[in-house]
Amino acid sequence: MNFEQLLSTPHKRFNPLLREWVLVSPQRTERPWQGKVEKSSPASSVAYDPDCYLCPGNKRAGGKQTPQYRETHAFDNDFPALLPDSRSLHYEENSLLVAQTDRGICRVLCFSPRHDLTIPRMSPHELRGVIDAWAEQYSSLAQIPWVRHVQIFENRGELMGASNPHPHCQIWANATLPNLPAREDESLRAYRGAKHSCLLCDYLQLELQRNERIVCQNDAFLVLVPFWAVWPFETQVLSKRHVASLDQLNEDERNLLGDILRRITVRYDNVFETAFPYSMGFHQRPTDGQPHEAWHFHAHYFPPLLRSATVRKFMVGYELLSSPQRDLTPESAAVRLVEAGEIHYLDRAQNKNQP
Ligand code: H2U
Ligand code: ZN
Repeated sequence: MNFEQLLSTPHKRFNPLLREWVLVSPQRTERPWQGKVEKSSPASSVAYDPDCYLCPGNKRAGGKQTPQYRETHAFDNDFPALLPDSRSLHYEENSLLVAQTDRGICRVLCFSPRHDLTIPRMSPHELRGVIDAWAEQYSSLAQIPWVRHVQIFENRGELMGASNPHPHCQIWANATLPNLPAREDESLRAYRGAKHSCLLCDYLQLELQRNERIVCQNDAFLVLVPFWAVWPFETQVLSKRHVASLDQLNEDERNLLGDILRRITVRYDNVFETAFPYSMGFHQRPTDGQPHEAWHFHAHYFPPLLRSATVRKFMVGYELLSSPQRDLTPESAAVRLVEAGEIHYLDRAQNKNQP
């Protein structure tokens, strides 16, 4: 069977990073929708909000003071999910009740002192500041002997559980490899062992050849809707060079990472002319001191919106019980993202108003 035939029939696609399947049902995209309609959260329009915990000079929820920062600002989360000094405990009964302690450090990184400045609307200089701060956080946390993994992630929008519109991300570093990075680690190493090459380098070449799911690219990064995407407009950002982590990016690549993150998030905002909610994060080599040559630096974007600024995908029913599923094909999602363009819709409106 050829690929075009697959596109009009229900089929499963394999995710080689997680080694699991996703069910794709292209024939379902036309079904009527009478479900819940949610209001989209309006983008914040004030540069300074006196009630925001993260704006410069304000008091945080825990009582500490946010300094008058000018570029980025990192601080230890006042309500951390992990603690650095937990005792090492292991619990096991019948190999059925198994638990252990995990040490960790949780931080918050503000991208800008400006309350209303999101990644898609930042200047190259501002973006570079954020990337340098990420690289700095990754490297300094990696140097702590017991830290074996550093997860940088951004929840954007109320829909994804972001607690505050002020542009920020979280960083959780911990002593063990979490579930999904551990699965990617196994897949990357198994592929390298079997084929003597990198799973994501090979995948990137294949996508460049086929040119069916590519959204945008520059000299150092490619954004695509993965063949095995689960979320409607899910994308992956892949470095073109085989590097394993942020600290291995050179000067040009750091600038180009800022460029590509701005461009994909502009496209996202343009799809439904809204501040597009998502969870995104980087996957990088574990920080246990090993070289991890099989690792290939990448970012995942998981946005929930499906057909408008108010209708989202939920992971329910079959997905909770059996397998992830999608209606919109990754190929159609890539076309929508390509068509969305790279001039932010708010800037377009401004240009129109100018004489
Ligand atoms: P999210 O928007 O992704 O929830 O991230 C915000 C984090 O900021 C959240 O983990 C922390 C919350 O614990 N926070 C503080 O540490 N201090 C505050 O004053 C407010 C929020
Ligand atoms: Zn703020």
